[in-house]
Amino acid sequence: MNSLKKEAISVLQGNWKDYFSIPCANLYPFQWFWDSGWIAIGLAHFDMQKAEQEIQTLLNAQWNNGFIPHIVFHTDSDSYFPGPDFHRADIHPNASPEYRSTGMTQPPVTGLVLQELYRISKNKKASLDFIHSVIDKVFRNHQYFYQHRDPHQEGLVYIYHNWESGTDNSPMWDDIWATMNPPKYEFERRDTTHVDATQRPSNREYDHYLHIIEIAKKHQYNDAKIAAHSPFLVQDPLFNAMLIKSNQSLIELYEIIGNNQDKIVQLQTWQHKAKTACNSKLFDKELGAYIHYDLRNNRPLRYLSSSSFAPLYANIPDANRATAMVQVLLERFGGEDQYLCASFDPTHEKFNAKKYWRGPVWINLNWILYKGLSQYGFDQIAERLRQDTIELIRKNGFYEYFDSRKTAHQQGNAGYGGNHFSWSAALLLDLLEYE
Ligand code: 2M8
Repeated sequence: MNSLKKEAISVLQGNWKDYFSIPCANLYPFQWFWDSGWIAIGLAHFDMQKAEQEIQTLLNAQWNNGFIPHIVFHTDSDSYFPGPDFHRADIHPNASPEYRSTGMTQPPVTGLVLQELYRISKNKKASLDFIHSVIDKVFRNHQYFYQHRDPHQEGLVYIYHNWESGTDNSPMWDDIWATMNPPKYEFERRDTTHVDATQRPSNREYDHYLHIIEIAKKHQYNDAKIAAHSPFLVQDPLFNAMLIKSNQSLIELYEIIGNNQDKIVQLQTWQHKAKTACNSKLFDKELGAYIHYDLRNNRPLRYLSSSSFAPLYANIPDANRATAMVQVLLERFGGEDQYLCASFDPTHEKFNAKKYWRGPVWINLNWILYKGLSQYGFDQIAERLRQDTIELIRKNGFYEYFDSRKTAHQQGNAGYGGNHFSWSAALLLDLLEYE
């Protein structure tokens, strides 16, 4: 077996905790929503039972209004801040009585992950039985989004916290921080005891993160009140693309299962409206890709990031638009000195090659872009993305994120954040299959 593959498997085995996986020891000691999805795809390549258990555990923590939280605190750990005592999601009337969690969510990848498990499976019948047993929970999660996160019934759902985006301190959030003036909170950061502080958000940025949670808590995490009062309310192209891709996956899986015509029709209705809205509201003609929209302050956030190209994976642009997007991707992100794909526009003054979501390459976004580009037949650039991903990991190890500048890799290690990071290992396992 390829030695990189062996190492990837051992990273995932090391992060497996009996019935779920942690993203990375110490830095992230609990179960995260979208991490679990990516991890399940990796697990499926060598242990389908664990892959299914990962998803089952996540869905067990679903609230009875369909909401799935972004962190499930299965164990006590003092190596992470903020923990359950800060989040206090239990003040929401629908919170799970059994699992402690946050009161925010993350990009809804579960639908697309179920379809990936089915694709990878060597025992389609057994996989279909599993999918059949959980698919309605995922449907209810989508129902939650369209009922509670789309106040103007546009077909686009909002996020109310940067931690919901998954791309936590992307420079575009700076425009929102400029509209806020949160108090200075007294708290003890734990992340910077595990990782160099220059690779993580600042304390002042954390004040903003905590302040939004305080506001949501003041309203018992009530969606309508959050929509009315949260200073952070954003329609995110990555988040919506994951929901749209997952809608499509649910449609195709329900078709295989049969007898679910009503749900298929509902999903198709959401799908049509969502794709149309994405194309009309979130596409920036001048920049040539999809951007975020600040719903609180009614303005587009006109920045290019790797999220700008995620709609390719959900088949949102038509072929002409997709071709033009690839040109933009190559011009802005694809210079000879760059590994694909920086998380933020490398030609922009706010680009930071080392800091968390402000520039470095992330393996999950590369996987999303690889799949999207392949679907449209852009095989050459898709293959470059795949090779870049493999090379970054081969050179540095299974880091959380990587410097996109090729020169940085000539001077030693240029992998940053946590090491032995689960989704880097999981998605590499999948990418290796396309050789
Ligand atoms: C990072 O986010 C957490 C908060 O959710 C943190 O910084 O403490 C992000 O990269 C997020 O996308 C990811 O799910 C999480 C765990 O890997 O870490």
